[in-house]
Amino acid sequence: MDRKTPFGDEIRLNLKALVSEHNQILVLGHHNADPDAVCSMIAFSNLYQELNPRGQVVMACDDVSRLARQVIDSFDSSAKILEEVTEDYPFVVLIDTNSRFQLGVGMKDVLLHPPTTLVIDHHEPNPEIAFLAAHVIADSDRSSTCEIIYELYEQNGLDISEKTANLLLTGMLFDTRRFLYADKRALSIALKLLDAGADYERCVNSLRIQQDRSERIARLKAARRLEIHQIEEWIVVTAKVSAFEASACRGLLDLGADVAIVGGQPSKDVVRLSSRSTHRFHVETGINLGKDVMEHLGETIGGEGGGHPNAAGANGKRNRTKALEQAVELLRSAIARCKGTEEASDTRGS
Ligand SMILES: [Mn+2]
Repeated sequence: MDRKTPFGDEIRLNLKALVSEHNQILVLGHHNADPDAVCSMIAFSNLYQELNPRGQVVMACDDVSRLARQVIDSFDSSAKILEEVTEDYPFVVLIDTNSRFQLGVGMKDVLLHPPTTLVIDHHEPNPEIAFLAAHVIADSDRSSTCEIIYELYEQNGLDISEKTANLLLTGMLFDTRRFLYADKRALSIALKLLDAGADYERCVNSLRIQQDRSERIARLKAARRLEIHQIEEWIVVTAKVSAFEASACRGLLDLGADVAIVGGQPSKDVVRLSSRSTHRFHVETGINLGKDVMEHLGETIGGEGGGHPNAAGANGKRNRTKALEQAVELLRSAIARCKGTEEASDTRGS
């Protein structure tokens, strides 16, 4: 057999026997459920209903992401996903997650009995899975849970409806980043979903989020007002907008900047700084925008700053222009420092 299935071959083939014992099941996704999670949840619920027509299924998760909500509205607006579970269910299925923690705080009171819990997932194996579920269908070589659900349909000899095909293909598109991370198996499943009636263009479009008009205008204004600072090989840009400073930063990176720092001032006494850098900038310079830049600017603007290496910000009350200038100077000296260490180690090496 060329298919690698670390867990669950038996369960895949005996799924009907397993789920038919229970006339009521709860299908859970992880918190802030993404399109792969919700599409898998809905498709699995339909599969259960085919295997056990008398059965009742309830879907729930802590919350559904904005994008996943848009996908549901595109393909199955009648699907109900609860954000709270108040009763116990004789059988529980965890989808696109293998950890209790990932279910989120809203689901913390859901009772899980391993003998009546099934996990269907493609994340890295959880070593404590046995304490969670006695039934596991998992394969971390898969780029999405939707692929695993597709195979469950196939292995149980069930036809896929057009709606389910659209959902599964959309979940795959999302988790593979539009097939950037996909193997032969994933692509062949995608073809079979198209044969089953999935509409590729509709699936792709269901994942597009159109920014609000005001956000797009802020991004365009940031581009019109930007200052370019060429520091060694790096392109650092700064700009001012009234709002949407984080989105403006992302837009400026898309245009070609290595680092973008944008100062927002939504009202007279509020200053918000946002910054983003490319992955390459962080890897090659070691500069952390949170620690090396924003933490220092907090004081200048009368507030506080911090964040991640590639994405950081600061909130305060004043000195927006001064803070942007200071940000560039901080970057200039940090880049010089890293160049210095590079040269020192080059000399040592030779
Ligand atoms: Mn997933």
